Amino acid sequence: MLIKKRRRWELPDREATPEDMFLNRRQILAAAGLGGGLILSGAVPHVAGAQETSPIADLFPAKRNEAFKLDRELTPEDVNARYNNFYEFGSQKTIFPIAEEQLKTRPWTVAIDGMVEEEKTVDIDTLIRAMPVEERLYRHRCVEAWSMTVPWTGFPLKALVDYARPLGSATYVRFETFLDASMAPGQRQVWYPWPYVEGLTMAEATNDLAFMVMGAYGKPLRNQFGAPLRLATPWKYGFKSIKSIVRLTFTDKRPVSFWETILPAEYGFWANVNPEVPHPRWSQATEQVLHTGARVPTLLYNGYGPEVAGLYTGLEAEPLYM
Ligand SMILES: Nc1nc2c(c(=O)[nH]1)N[C@H]1C(S)=C(S)[C@@H](COP(=O)(O)O)O[C@H]1N2
Ligand SMILES: [Mo]
Repeated sequence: MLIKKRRRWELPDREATPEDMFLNRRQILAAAGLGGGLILSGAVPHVAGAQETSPIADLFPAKRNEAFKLDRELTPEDVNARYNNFYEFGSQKTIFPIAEEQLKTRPWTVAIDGMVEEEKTVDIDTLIRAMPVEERLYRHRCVEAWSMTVPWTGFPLKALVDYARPLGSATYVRFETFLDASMAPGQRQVWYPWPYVEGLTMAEATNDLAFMVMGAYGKPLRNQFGAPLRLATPWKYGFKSIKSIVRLTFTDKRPVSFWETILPAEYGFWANVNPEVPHPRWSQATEQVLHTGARVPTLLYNGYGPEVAGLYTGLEAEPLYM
């Protein structure tokens, strides 16, 4: 995110024929320095049976909510699983083997605190089982101008907000990722403001699109996707979709996020997708589709304007698009 250079997966525009998909996958792997036959020939190697033996395995596959449709094909799981942003495990896109091996997702608790009727800490599986689980197909637009489309399994953040019973005076929810340098080598890089933090207004958090994710591709979430619980706010740049959440704090102070702390001139609180507002160092007008390499126009609110534009009326003076 700090340095924008042309990546080798940034290929000439083309249609997504199966042949091209294969070629592009090979090139993604080459770019990742993973050209070895072992990885090329099959699925991403991961801790054997991790998905099958998960304590929430029985919740899959969840019923798909057909209200959330896509205008493009899904990103193949293998492509997605090898190309991630998860700075706790390093700043490269190829952190998946480290995350698979090092991130321990059980036992795991989520703290709910701040301006709530009663602060509590809840076991992740107890929490998930209290929620209305479903599958949704979502777009995801990274601020770095690449995009993907993912079948997430999870529950509306609104259901978790209701469960948390915030006070009427709370105006924001602040999310925090774990802090444990013994399992996250990136957190030994002390110049980053760990832990990763993000935030939403209460109006955003209770919008139907804000989704808490505990699965993808019909299985419990793989570590590199932010297991055991991450956020998906598909109308915002991807960095808002915080991974591996351990704490939700209800507050009346606007949270300052990880990236806003590092580079406040480039990354703000709102971070709504807008093709007309360039990043200070690159255009946001188009995006590269992760698995095809095709460059397509970026849409206002990543195409979710009908669902979310109303959240921002009266806020036009705010830097809504950075
Ligand atoms: N804790 C944490 N959450 C994070 C990040 C991160 O580095 N750490 N990266 C963000 C960014 S920039 C993006 S684009 C998405 C990437 O999600 P994916 O790896 O599942 O594609 O996660 C977001 N959530
Ligand atoms: Mo991102």
